[in-house]
Order: sequence, then structure tokens, then C-alpha cells
Amino acid sequence: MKFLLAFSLFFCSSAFAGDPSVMLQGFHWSSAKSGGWWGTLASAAPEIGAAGINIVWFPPSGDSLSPEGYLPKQLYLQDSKYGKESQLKGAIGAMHSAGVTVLGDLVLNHRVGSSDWADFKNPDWGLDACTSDDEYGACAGGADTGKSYDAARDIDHANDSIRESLKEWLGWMKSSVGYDGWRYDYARGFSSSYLAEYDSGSSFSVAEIWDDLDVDNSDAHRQGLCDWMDSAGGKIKVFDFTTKGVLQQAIATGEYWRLADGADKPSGLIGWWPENAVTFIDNHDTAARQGSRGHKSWPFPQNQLPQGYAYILTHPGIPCVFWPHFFDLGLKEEITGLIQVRKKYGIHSGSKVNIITAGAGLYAANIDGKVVVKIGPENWHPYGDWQLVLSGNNYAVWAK
Ligand SMILES: [Ca+2]
Ligand SMILES: [Ca+2]
Repeated sequence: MKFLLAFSLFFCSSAFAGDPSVMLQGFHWSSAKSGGWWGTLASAAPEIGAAGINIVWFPPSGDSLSPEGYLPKQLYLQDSKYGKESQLKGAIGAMHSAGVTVLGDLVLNHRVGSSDWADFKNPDWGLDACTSDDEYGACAGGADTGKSYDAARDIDHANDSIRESLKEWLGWMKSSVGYDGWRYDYARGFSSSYLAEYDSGSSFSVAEIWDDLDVDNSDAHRQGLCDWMDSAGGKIKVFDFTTKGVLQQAIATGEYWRLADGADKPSGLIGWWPENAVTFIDNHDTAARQGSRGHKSWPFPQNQLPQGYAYILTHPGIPCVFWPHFFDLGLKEEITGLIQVRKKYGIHSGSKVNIITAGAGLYAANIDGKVVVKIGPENWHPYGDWQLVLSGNNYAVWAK
């Protein structure tokens, strides 16, 4: 039933023009150690806009127990290891001047106390703000409505006054700090109904729903993403972890047949609900520690990054480029070339994919009848009056 609902929304939303946005993850796991990341972002803004990127996701910008920002302490203190609040505002302003909107990274599942486990300051909350089943035994709220997080106090979102406090803070983050939309961290941590309430009024939001993936059963995984989006009301997008996992498995093993499902659609979330899928090949958590400056290591094959971008930048969804891939690994020109092709031929979040072949060592697809892309080591080219517009290691793109 849930799938039918997702499917009907897919057809509903396809009545509207697709979103041509291209996103950038504007940080990596080591950015907090740079000693002035907001300045780096401000300086890079014109180049980001000129590359055709129109949305940037900033790291969590508030006071935090951990340098990366994912253990929030004082919510209204927007000074962090990334820089001072004035520098944060400067970076957001520079992005706006370059025609780029900015997503704040919101850690709403959990929070830490200012000097002990749960003395929440600025805004001040009592012990009823954290869940009764938190690892800190003194929390006096109700039961957690989602997954728990061991390194900080799980917030009781069922508490009306805490929700009001959070909504007031979100309004301040928009009106005073200047954020345009949100990336929701660890969205499995509490009920999607509360997240939908917080999201009201946001023009662009994407949630992190990171479930374990069995690459031999990608349908179950993307069904989980569809079910979560349905439960949140269908407006909040999610990162397409299904596509990330299946694509990197195909490239690592040569099993490109994995990229077509039983209905000859893409096997990731983009095969079912592309308008709500934010595609990516690595992020601050998944990327290799060395080279791509990641944290947890579920890395995309490091010598095949352009091939991965050739796929996500020619396919539907909202593609999200990872900062180190663009700025630190010498791939800027190649990725920009692919973004320019996406823009020139009008590929958008809801573009239609016609898979031509998906087998050992080769995947090829026609997008909207305008672009043909091939990835994989096998030689291949389309017949007819297609002109080669871009090619690189194990990929090629043609257009009419
Ligand atoms: Ca906890
Ligand atoms: Ca929780």
C-alpha cells in the first residue's frame, strides 16, 4: 500500500516541471580543523555559482561538543570550529550573491548539556526535554519516538513546549542567520510527523535516512525511503543511499546489470521517486579517510569517481557533489563539464530514463531522448545522429 502511495505521488509530481538544481556538500570531515571554513566557503562562492551549482549544504554551524558540529550544545550560539557567527553570515551572503541557496545541517535528534549530561542552556530546557530511555538515567521525558543515539541526550519531541522552542529557534536560524532550507541529520531518530511539523515553511529540505543496504535487495531499501517520505507527508526529500550503494557495487564488481531493476528502471530511489531523491556518490561519513577526507569508510571506488558523477549528473534526482571531489582531487573541470551538459540539455529531477543496456561491464541509457550516457569498461556507442559531447575513464556522453 505504501508503495502505491509513493507511486501515485510520483505520477502527481511528474505533472510539474522537474527541478534542475545541482547541489554541493560544502564541507568534509576535516573542514572543522581548517581554522576558518566559513571564509573558505565565502571565497569559493563565485566559483560554485559559475559551475552551475545552485544549492550548498553547510556543516552544522552551532556550538558543539565535537568539532564537526554533530553534538549540539547551545543552539543560539552560532560560533563553532568553522568560525564565528559573523563569518557564517558572510559565507551565506556570499552564496546568495552568487545565486546559491544555503541548507543548514540540523541535528534535531539529540543535544548535550553545557557543563554536564543534561543542563541544557540557550535555550534552557529541563530534564523533561530528554527521553526516559536515554542512556543518561535522569532524563524525565517520554519514550523516544525513533532511534536513540548513545553519544548525546535524545530529545523528547513529543513534548509540546520543546517543539515550540525548536520551531522558534528554526525561525531564528532563517531570519537572523540567513539559512534557506535544511539538511536533517539522523532523521530516523524521532517520529517523521514531528519532522514534518518542523519542516513547514522550508522551500528545500533533505533528510538523512541511512538504513542498512543489502545490494541484492535494493527494492526493500528504497521502499524504506518511500515509506519514510510518505509518513512525513511527501515534501521532504531524502538522500538516495540506494543509488549510492548499487552504483558503487556495480562499478567495483563490473556487475552493471545491477543498475536496472525488474521493470527496466534505475534500481535506486531515482527509479521510483526521482523528484525526491538527492543523489550522491560519497559524503563526509562514507568517503575514505585518506584522500576524500571522510569518516566512516563506505567509500565509492576512488579511481572511478568521474564515472560515478557521469551517472548521477546525467540521471534524474537532485545530484549532490562532494566538496573534496570538486575542489581537492583535480576533478573540478570534469565535474563542471558534466554539470554543464545537465544544464544545457535540461536534465532535471524528474527526467525520464530509458535503459538501453545493463550487463557485465556496461550500462547505457537515454535520458529524455536528449542525452545518451554510457558507463563501464566495455566499448559501446549509440547508433544514429548522436554526437560525443564528453568522455573520460569508463564513461561517455552523447547528445543530439
Ligand atoms: Ca542518547
Ligand atoms: Ca531519538
